[in-house]
Amino acid sequence: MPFEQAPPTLDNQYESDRVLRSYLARVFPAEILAEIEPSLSEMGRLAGTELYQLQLADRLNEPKLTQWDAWGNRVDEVEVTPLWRLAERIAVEHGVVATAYERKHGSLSRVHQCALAYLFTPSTDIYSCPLAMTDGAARTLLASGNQRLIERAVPHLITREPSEFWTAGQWMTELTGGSDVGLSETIAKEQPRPANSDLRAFRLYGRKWFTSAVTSQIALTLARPEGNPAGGRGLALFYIETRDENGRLRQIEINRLKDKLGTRKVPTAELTLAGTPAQLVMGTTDGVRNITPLLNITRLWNGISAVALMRRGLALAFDYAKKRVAFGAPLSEKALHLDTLAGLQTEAEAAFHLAFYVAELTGRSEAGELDEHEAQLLRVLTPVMKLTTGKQAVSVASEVLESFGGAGYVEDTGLPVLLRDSQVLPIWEGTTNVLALDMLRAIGADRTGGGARGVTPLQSFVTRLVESVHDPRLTNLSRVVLEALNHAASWFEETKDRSILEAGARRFALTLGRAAELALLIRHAQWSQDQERDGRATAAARRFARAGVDLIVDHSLDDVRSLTQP
Ligand code: MFK
Repeated sequence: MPFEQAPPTLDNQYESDRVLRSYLARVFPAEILAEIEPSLSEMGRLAGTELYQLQLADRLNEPKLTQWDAWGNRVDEVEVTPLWRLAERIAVEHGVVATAYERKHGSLSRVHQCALAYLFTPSTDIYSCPLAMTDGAARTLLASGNQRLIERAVPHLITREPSEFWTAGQWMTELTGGSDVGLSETIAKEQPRPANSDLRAFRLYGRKWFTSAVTSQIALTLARPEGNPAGGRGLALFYIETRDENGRLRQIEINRLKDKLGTRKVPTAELTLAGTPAQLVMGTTDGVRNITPLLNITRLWNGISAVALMRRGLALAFDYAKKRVAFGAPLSEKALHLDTLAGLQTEAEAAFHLAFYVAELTGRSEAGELDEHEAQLLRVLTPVMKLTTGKQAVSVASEVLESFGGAGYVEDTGLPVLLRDSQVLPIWEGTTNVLALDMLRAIGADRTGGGARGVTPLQSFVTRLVESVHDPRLTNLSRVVLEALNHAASWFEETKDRSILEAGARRFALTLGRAAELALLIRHAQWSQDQERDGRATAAARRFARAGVDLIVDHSLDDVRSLTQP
């Protein structure tokens, strides 16, 4: 018999996910879990079977832009891939956005929705991108109090009826202002108010440099009303309906689709707004502040996607390890291979608990259940979670590819895309450094906030979390968390020089992120021991604690400067 290598395969991605199922069993009352489990199991089945097979078959398809028709008319049509078309229908029918807004189970509906998104994401070629923006737009419009726009758009964004569904774009990035959105140059020109309308009408002129999922029916975008000052405060938040009643783009030209490293199925475009009709969402200023509900929702999706992609890579790697024989035995019997995978599982498991904890807090915030301290905790943990899990996803994906040897580097295995798609996670929705600075803003690094600022809310939260732990192996690990946070708190309090604070902000933020991950893992490990007689979360917590939590170290600014000179 000639040698045949069996490829990795997937089973029902819900049924076989120990971490997800154990977490849901802790967080949901048993009767609610029994009610939602069929939806999760069905999504897990789709993700492990049909959608995954389609994804492999659809590997080479990419979105296509047709700018001109045969008769010389500008059409700017974008055709998305077959899997994307199917993914939209599945997402809508399964309520991958809607579940969070139907609130059938109160604040826990946000967790249910994130669990659906987590299962859906790895088999649908980043269709989670338009879904994240759609979710964020619904949240932003609801927060705006603009009843006219809420009634007009939100029912479409959160429907379960595919023919009614709209996706939303988030058009922020410009050539001048990628991260520094306040530099945006798009101008909003007010138009004469139409007869018998009390609505102020604007037209937008400018160039949007990265607009994800350009096929959306609506977009939220930023533009500067004429006469407004520079900076983020001078921008206003606008609502656009991208097409007219004949399906033609409304004074929007698609200049080109971006040629990206990954997320290649996402039709990210460069646009010119050439007088696009737009409506104010809430006031003529403070656009950056007003769009932040959208940013915080897409950052949550980013974290959920990060843990979802880690889980996918590991599911494939575990399966392959049983099938691949080398040096006389399957890889799953090789100590070094297993040790490597165990390290990756540990990172993924820790990241999972932080991403889903932010989902819990987000759900409680939306249900109006957070007190001031918890609201502050959510504000700090959202960027911390996004930046920590984004970094973990890239490093886990890279190792997952390596665990396949050369096969991990070959495109038609469907593996390299895991690394390419993961690489976007620390970049879009705020890079690691921008989010580290956002975290500094959130904890009051300008020292003007007063109240429960600094690391205190996180310290109190973690202290409460680990109080319930009684296994001595876990109480020892709790000390690692508390020591890391104490160090972070004293570093923050003592570092008065803004340049030193900024230079260390990434290490500081990652320390908070890893400490929060370990604390959440410890809390879950104790529960899992007590309720499930399962020691695997404990093993993950022990390994994670040894992998490094406290990353804070000061480097001399002179060294930093000299090392970055050519
Ligand atoms: C599958 C995964 C899902 C992802 C799919 C999405 C695909 C979409 C792709 C994209 O569109 S990526 C583009 C995303 N762009 C960014 O994320 C921008 C990154 N830059 C930042 O986040 C900067 O921190 C920021 C633009 C917000 C800084 O701008 P400014 O003008 O310097 O803001 P400023 O003055 O610091 O803050 C303005 C107000 O907003 C302040 O409040 P006040 O007016 O009350 O003082 C801030 O406190 C508040 N603020 C800022 N960030 C906030 C926030 N509030 C709550 N949450 C936040 N995150």
